[in-house]
Amino acid sequence: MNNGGCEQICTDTFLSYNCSCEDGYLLNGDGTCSDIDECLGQDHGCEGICVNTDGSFFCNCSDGFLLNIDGKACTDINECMGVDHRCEYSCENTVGSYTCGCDVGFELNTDGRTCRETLIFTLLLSMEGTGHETHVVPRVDDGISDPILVTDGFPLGCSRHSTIYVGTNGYFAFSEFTGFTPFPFSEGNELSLVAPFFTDIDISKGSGRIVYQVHNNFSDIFSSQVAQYINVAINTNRYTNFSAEWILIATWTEVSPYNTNNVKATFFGILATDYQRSFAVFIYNCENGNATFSNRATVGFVTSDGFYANHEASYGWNPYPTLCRNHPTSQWAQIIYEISGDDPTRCISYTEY
Ligand SMILES: [Ca+2]
Ligand SMILES: [Ca+2]
Ligand SMILES: [Ca+2]
Repeated sequence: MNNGGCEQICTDTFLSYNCSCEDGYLLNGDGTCSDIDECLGQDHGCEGICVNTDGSFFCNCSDGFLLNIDGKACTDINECMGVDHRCEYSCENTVGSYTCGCDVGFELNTDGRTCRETLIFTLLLSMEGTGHETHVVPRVDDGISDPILVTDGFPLGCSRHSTIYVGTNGYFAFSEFTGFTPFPFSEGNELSLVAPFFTDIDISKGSGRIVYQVHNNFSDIFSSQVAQYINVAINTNRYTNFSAEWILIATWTEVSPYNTNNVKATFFGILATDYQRSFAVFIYNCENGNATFSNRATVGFVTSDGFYANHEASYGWNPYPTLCRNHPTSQWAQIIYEISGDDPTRCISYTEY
């Protein structure tokens, strides 16, 4: 090394010379200079992040903060003042970030930005808290609940049924049907079934839970919310208001197909009637890997007097992606059918959340 053996600065003295280094470097014993890592010390003055460089350093800030003009301090960015927060309803600034909010009766989707109706979902998930007796469907394969009696008769197709069963295999039955092989619904079936997800489910192996409640006090908040929920769908397609007077709600929670226990699906079925008209609401949890519940399932309803509907996802393999496809950012898919009366089309709504 020339320069008197100094890496950076060589200063002549009376009889000798000195090596020294530029600012930001430390002199080594052999005349070389090493960068000082200012960030290891206490004096860099960075409020946020200190970044060491060769011969110097600079300050930076974490996401959500802006570096002040002094190059050291960090100031929270108020994301809500800009247009990039993408909150569907409201935006609240926080230190280092922000949160989106929703209107009353709505809650955030998992994307943290868009909102979905809370309406009945919250209640569905906490049925035990609604003050109604919760019945558990016995943990046997291909089982059914105890008979659920409808004193004034539940309208289905052109008939009235006084007994309904909740089947473990994903349907409401109007007889002691325990079938496990789904089939396409069509005219000429002798059975009556309303099927949120008719497939061979097995809850006898310890996984899954199926419970149901009957609500027949139409002044309770749950019943009025279910009716309101149905009315939102009806009124986009039909003309009259619906007021539920009897509601059966069943939840198939984390159920697995027969011979499988690593795949789970969660879905709900609601039967609601004012004793004149009746509706079926199916709701699917589109999270938790449901898309891998690939067994065939029939989704829809069939009556012994010739009415039926097969959802598009019905009877194909892997129905969940079809059930869930229209709400990529939302947890819930929903289907509503009118299952009484003489309208040949029957499927009154295909609203999805
Ligand atoms: Ca440095
Ligand atoms: Ca902020
Ligand atoms: Ca089964």
